[in-house]
Amino acid sequence: MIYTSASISVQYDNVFSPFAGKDWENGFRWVKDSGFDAVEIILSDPGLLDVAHIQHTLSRMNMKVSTISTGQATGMEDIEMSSVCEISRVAARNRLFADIDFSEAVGGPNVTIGLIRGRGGRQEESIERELLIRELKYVADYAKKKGIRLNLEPINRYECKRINSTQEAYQLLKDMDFPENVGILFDTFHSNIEDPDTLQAIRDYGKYFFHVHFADSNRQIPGEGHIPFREIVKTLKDINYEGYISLEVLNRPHAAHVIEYAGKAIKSII
Ligand code: LER
Ligand code: MN
Repeated sequence: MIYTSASISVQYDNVFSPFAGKDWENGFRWVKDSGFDAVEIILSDPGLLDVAHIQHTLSRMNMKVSTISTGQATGMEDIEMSSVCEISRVAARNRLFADIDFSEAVGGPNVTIGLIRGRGGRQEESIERELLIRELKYVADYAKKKGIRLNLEPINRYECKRINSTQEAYQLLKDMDFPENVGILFDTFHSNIEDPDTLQAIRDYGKYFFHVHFADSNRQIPGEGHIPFREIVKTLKDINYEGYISLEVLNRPHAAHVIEYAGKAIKSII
């Protein structure tokens, strides 16, 4: 079964959230009213959040959480899983432990490892890779004890230097002997830049997909760029993908546009 969700930041304003961070309750209401099955929560530091309030709001709205998106923290603080600086690595590890605890408090959605793994390129690839694998094992073990799964997100070359393509994410999982609670977050925007063939990437590696982000080639609502979403949805169904397709788009031309059209666009293609 494929479910849908959309991103809302519950902490700081974020380019992928059409509501201000402090206006997250209205964001959750919009997600529900637009017909999405769940909300993808963007956060930075769960230690600064009123978790009980978020839990209460989710249960009052009868709303599920699809994923915890963790990358916001890296833009503000020096926390990177693959940093050669131990302080930065330990900070990333502890932050992800807190993200996993937060996930546990809101029903156990997957926790994403995207930019928090580090932008890379400050040391040799083999050194950064070894550090990342070591940290990913600590975090995956911690998550596994709580029955929580991790999404490793390939991110395009303009945002980070390592693990850009779906094949590279697959290779990392393979090098780790495929930990059972770590899978791939397949984002159509990144795939369109990095994968030789997006549909073939789904066929080749879809078995490992734990989560999917939908954004068009210009990172707008599906249908506003040139990514073939109907074929992508068909291919995901053909490989029996089970999980969420989550909208992650920029507020272009403005947030009101996303608020009005996002739900309709997703319904028309899934
Ligand atoms: C996050 O899911 C993502 O796709 C990154 O590009 C964030 O910058
Ligand atoms: Mn993404």
